[in-house]
Amino acid sequence: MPLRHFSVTDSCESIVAELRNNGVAVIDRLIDDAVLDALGGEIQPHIDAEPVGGGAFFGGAMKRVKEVAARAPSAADIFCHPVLTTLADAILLENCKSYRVQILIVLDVCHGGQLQPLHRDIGVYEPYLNHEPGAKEILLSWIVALTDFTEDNGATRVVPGSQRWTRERVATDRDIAIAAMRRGSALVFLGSVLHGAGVNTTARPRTGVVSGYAVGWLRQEENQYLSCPPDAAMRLSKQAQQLLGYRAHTPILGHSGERDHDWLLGPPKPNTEGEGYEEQSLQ
Ligand SMILES: O=C(O)CCC(=O)C(=O)O
Ligand SMILES: [Fe+2]
Repeated sequence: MPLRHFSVTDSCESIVAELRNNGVAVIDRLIDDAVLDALGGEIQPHIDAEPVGGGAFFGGAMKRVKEVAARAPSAADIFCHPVLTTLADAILLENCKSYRVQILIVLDVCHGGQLQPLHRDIGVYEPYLNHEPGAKEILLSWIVALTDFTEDNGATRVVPGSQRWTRERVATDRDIAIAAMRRGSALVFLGSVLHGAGVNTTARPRTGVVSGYAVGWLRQEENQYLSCPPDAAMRLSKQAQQLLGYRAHTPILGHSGERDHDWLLGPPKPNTEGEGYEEQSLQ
């Protein structure tokens, strides 16, 4: 089953249509070399310091670097990228007022190891939130390749259309597509789509930024207030701060003190007491 590849000159509408239809799309060469080089320089020492491991869910031969927004400020150029946020606007804003970065890690698939089990990223909310096939999406996941992704080096395996499957249905080899893509490309998929990392049989690691956005009323998978605390977040743009979570979802969901609910690290905005409550049915 082939995956549809788009170029940066294709319209976001056509990519959104593919996401709604097949649940997954690849955007070739989305991220500039300058950003990839800067991010590589910031993150490589952390990759080098990380042990290979990861347990059964991660196939046993992965390095996972966390706290990426604080350690590698260039990552903000990716999670603020206008194409990624335009796709998230289309997919998620019908189910929330704003969305946040769900998780931001760099994942190195190293030689050896096993297939990562196929999974849905929305699985982190089960059994407390059961997302039925066809329900409005709560997550839009993406993986940006920092090295080329090939079938041999552990490119992500993904199951187009699986957002509509019943939870019991098991993918066969014929259902699975390999997200082979060049460095700088982005694999974008609905949080309800089955996927997992492949096995790396080559000598060199396969490196990717694994991330996504979640509707702003859900708890983030990675606690960005600790992974990228205010001191580190202050070095990033206002948009990056808001996407990391320094923004309340509505004036009341996630508010703090006298802070501006829309930009929690911005200048204080007093006299907003009670704002927003009248719009919510809290009885
Ligand atoms: O890196 C990959 O190819 C997939 C990783 C993944 O799906 C995850 O960690 O949730
Ligand atoms: Fe995943």
